[in-house]
Amino acid sequence: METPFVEGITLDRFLMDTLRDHPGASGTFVNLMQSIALAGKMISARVNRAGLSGLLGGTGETNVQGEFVQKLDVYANETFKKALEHGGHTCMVVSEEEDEPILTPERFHSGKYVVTVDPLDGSSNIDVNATIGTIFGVFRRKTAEGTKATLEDVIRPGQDLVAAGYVIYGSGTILILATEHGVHGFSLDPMVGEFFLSHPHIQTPPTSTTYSLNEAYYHQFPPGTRAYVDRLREPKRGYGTRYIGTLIADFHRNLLKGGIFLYPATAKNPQGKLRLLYEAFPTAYIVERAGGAATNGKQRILDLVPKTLHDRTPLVIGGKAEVEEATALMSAEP
Ligand code: P6P
Repeated sequence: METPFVEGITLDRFLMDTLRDHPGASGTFVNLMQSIALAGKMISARVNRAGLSGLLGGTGETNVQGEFVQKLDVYANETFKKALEHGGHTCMVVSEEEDEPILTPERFHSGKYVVTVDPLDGSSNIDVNATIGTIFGVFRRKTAEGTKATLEDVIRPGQDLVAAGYVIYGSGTILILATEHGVHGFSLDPMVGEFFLSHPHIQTPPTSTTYSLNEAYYHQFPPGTRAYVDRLREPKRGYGTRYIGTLIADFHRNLLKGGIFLYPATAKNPQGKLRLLYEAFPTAYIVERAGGAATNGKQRILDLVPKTLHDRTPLVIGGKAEVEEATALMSAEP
């Protein structure tokens, strides 16, 4: 897909142009996105210098997920929280790295947005210089502005998201933002410290010849999932596999080039491994606005409601036709 570089449109200018389309808007969302972009630039700078600044490796701690916490996980989490806590736009942050929601200081309880974040997805790839990323979702609060935000503001259907996106730290740093106005990508020019519009109006191909899956778990998959993978392996389908092991890197490639990503239920993770609130919801919101689809193998991801902040879910996400074919087989399984 040709992505014509759009000369000189910065993220700020893009957001201000969008704001002008909403005369009644307060500009708070623009401020929120500027704070997220700042956090993305700071994390990008640290990721790119991690090997030179002693930020590789683990902290020796484990997080609420029971996963080993990497030094860059802590940096990314702290950076994102600081960027959001004092902007006046956010009343609560839910992070993969935090057991409980983070409430912004009382003077910011007027903040109208709740932000969910996986501060650094793909931590296991940090030390080997593979692509990693920050994933975020944005809800408009349900509780009254000026009051303390509660779980009611975030234990809700993914359909309630008003925006979602990610910052991917690979050969370059790209911020993807999805709103009601579509999905757009902005590439960071580190020379000037600005994100420039580089991927306008992203639409994901409905079919492809790529699937992303950890095939080592094939024998742990339920029968319907195995039946779908068997179909993909048929020579006449012409599929190849691409699997980086960082959700947002596999998702980004498939979003642009086409492809289906599956992290199904396994014997080891019967509810799936990926987190519903801050991994599946944002990627499902993005892919649907790019013309794709996302299910848990049975139901549309955005129709689901988490029971707890850190619920896990199976995830099937990508081109519409491919997700429909996979879901038809997977939903037939018990
Ligand atoms: P596996 C990274 O640790 C992660 O949470 C996702 O980003 C990625 O898609 C998945 O786990 C990889 O899991 O079991 O294939 O190593």
